[in-house]
Amino acid sequence: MEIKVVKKALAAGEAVADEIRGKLAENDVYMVTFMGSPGSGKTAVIERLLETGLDGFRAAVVEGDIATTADAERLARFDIPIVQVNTEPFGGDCHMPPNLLSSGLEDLDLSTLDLVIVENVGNLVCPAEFDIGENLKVVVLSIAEGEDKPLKYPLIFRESGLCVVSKSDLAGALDFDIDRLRTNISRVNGTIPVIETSARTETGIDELEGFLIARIRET
Ligand SMILES: Nc1nc2c(ncn2[C@@H]2O[C@H](COP(=O)(O)OP(=O)(O)OP(=O)(O)O)[C@@H](O)[C@H]2O)c(=O)[nH]1
Ligand SMILES: [Mg+2]
Repeated sequence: MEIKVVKKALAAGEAVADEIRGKLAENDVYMVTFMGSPGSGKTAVIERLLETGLDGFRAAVVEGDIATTADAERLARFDIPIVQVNTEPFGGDCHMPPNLLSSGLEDLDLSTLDLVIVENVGNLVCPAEFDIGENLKVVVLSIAEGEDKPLKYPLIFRESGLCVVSKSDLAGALDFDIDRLRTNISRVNGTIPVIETSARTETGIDELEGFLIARIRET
């Protein structure tokens, strides 16, 4: 039985993640990845975050999708570098592969940046399985997905350093039990901070900005 190829493929991914980490550190750039199900509100949260101005930190965004430049187009109104990475031409991965992210980062002048925001491919499983050299993984879970999701998809909640609960404006309509969600999150990760947000009402966006800025400053 020949399994060398699989080992090499994994090792190659880890080596690229290390290279990315090294380049970011050399340029004193912080990288945060937003992960979560398709439609959980990742792009909407990123839009609101960029609108805050991020306290003057110079940001760029790498948008990951299987196909289309739709999310990059939504961010085009911001006067910052935006790179779209599509996985479909390279096999259609359900996550941002380190080598594609590395290519995307080559289109950015890291020496002019403080922060790279990566929107990972919409998926509640695959993105959590890969180190892509980021400083912080954020899982975005919309309340429309249900209180049980941390228990059913625990890895992404274990791997993340922050959980953004999105679409809080819909809580009433969905009869959503936020305390039950918080209990379920803490059952799979007892230390993960949770921030409730709404891109509609802007609830929690300042708190999210403050959290990120504090992390960038202490790195
Ligand atoms: N009510 C409400 N709707 C929201 C909120 N945030 C996002 N939406 C809606 O949810 C849908 C999906 O939002 P996106 O920001 O595209 O979600 P996404 O996670 O980036 O989606 P993918 O990139 O396809 O994985 C859109 O129709 C948004 O308008 C919110 O805070 N409240
Ligand atoms: Mg998106």
